[in-house]
Amino acid sequence: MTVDYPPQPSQSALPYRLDDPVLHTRSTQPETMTASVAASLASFHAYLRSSKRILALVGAGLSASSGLPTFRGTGGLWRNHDAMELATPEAFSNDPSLVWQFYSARRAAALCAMPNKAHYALAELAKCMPEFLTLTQNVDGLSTRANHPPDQLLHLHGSLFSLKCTSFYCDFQEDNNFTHPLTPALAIASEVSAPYRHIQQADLPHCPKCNTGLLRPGVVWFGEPLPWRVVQAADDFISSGKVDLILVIGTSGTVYPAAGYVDRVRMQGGKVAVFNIDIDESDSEDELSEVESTGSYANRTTWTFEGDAAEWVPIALEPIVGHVELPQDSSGERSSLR
Ligand code: BJW
Ligand code: ZN
Repeated sequence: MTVDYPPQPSQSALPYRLDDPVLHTRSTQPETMTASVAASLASFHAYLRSSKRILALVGAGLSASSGLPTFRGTGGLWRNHDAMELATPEAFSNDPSLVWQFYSARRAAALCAMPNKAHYALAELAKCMPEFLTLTQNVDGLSTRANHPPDQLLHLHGSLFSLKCTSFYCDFQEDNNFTHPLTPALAIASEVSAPYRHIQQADLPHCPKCNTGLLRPGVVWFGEPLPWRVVQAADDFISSGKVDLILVIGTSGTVYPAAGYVDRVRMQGGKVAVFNIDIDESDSEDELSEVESTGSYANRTTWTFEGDAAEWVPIALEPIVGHVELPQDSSGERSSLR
């Protein structure tokens, strides 16, 4: 069976409950902004308006308010397994049944989730600004579904909807496969309440080209190289001129080489704006010491916006993209701006 793409959201089909406490996000509403947050936002807006080349590094927190769990912290458990431990080649070779069920559940959740306002705001920024590039660590496809221009979006860690043959002798690779479940046996992985059952290897997805190889998700696991063309395109963007600003959105910044792009921009003299529900002490200390030493919000090099990225990113980008609303229909394919 192929799921209509994009499908209508359906709470019952989700392997995670949308009202799970770990998915709730704190937010700072504009009307409750303190004077210092308002001053910080104003100085960010002034710098944004003057910026010509902008990079965004995004992570799981961008999709958190769309209902998709993050990797680290309390959200990063799937059936009592640490998501980070399932995202390895070793885990797949030891127990392909377990790892396929984890990815099958994530495919189902991503298909049922809808892009949020931050996905749409970034897509609009790309349309307004040819020299804006987004590096996403996310594999959920939500930026693409928010109509982010594909040539301004690099998927560092692959996609849940790509498949690759694991046979050494076979080069089969398929993108944009939205079939769910991929095999009848994997249907059970989408039912949260169903007890975990081992699936025989013969009932897992197999390669249509060589007919023997086991398929695997086309994502980048720990210890594997990032797609060469993607890394090349990111490097070309950074080396072809100074990046004025990097937006670091909903990522713990702990996984390399992705996290290294922030330092590369800083080393070029570019500035950094961090959007996170939980701002790292070192980032807020950088910001505070700059404000204290200069006595103003001008000439700073770091901004931090603490709260839900889905709320903060549209506010931060408003001077360029205008007011972002979610599309009226729930197709997840059109943004309406006024
Ligand atoms: C919100 C929010 C809301 C919540 N609003 N915010 C240098 C030093 C040390 C180690 C290394 C190094 N270079 C490479 C390594 C090894 C390794 C690595 O980095 N290890 C670290 C753990 C130290 N890197 C690799 O292995 C990479 N490959 C590589 O380097 O290859 C080299 C090579 C060359 C040649 C031949 C062979 C090899 C590959 C890394 C692949 C990472 N893969 C994963 C899984 C992808 C598939 C899948 O999705 O299942 O990618 S792991 C996981 O982490 C996933 C994510 O993309 C990635 C980053 O996580 P992210 O997005 O930051 O999520 P979280 O959960 O960590 O953070 C969420 C954040 O959001 C938090 O901060 C929250 O506060 C916030 N948040 N709600 C705003 N509403
Ligand atoms: Zn094959």
